[in-house]
Amino acid sequence: AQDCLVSNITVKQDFDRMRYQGTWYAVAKKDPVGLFLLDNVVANFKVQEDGTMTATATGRVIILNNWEMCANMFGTFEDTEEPARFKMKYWGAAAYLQTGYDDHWIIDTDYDNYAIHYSCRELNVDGTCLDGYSFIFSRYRDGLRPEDQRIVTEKKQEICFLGKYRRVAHTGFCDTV
Ligand code: AZE
Repeated sequence: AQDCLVSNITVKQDFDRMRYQGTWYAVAKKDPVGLFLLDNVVANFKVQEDGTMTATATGRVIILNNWEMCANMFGTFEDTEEPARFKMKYWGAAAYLQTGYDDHWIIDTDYDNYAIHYSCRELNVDGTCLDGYSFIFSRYRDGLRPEDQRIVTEKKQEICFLGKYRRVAHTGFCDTV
């Protein structure tokens, strides 16, 4: 959506949650307002026996008075009419972590290499996104293949987050999971 209206953002057609399962390494992220996962972000998606998609995620966070830790997070996904648009209910393994209820859209993925996630938390009155976040995921922790980078850049532009991403380092900080 070059007009940047959230309602015009398109998502992956015929999204296949079965093929989306397994481990995804965040290689880049666009932050929302407030506390967020800093780096070493790894998500693992699973489809339960009843068809519900769930996920676990870990990442380095700094909470309270500069307390650095790995946040172990859980998410359950509510379906909508469109297979790639979910509502995600999420919470932390520990009570002092964050809970929330966010949009969770899969903008694009080839299931085997890259995925582009998008979530807008708050709209401006004109329908553009006031506060949102996004992850670029790779199946490989060292990053995306050059051929996927082109697609990802195009999609970053379509969701109007181009230039707002930071690389997500994987230093092994949360590897004892
Ligand atoms: C996401 C995809 C997989 C499941 C989950 C995800 C999001 C997690 C957060 C966590 C924030 C934690 C904070 C703790 C202090 C999108 C990676 C749950 C947004 C800020």
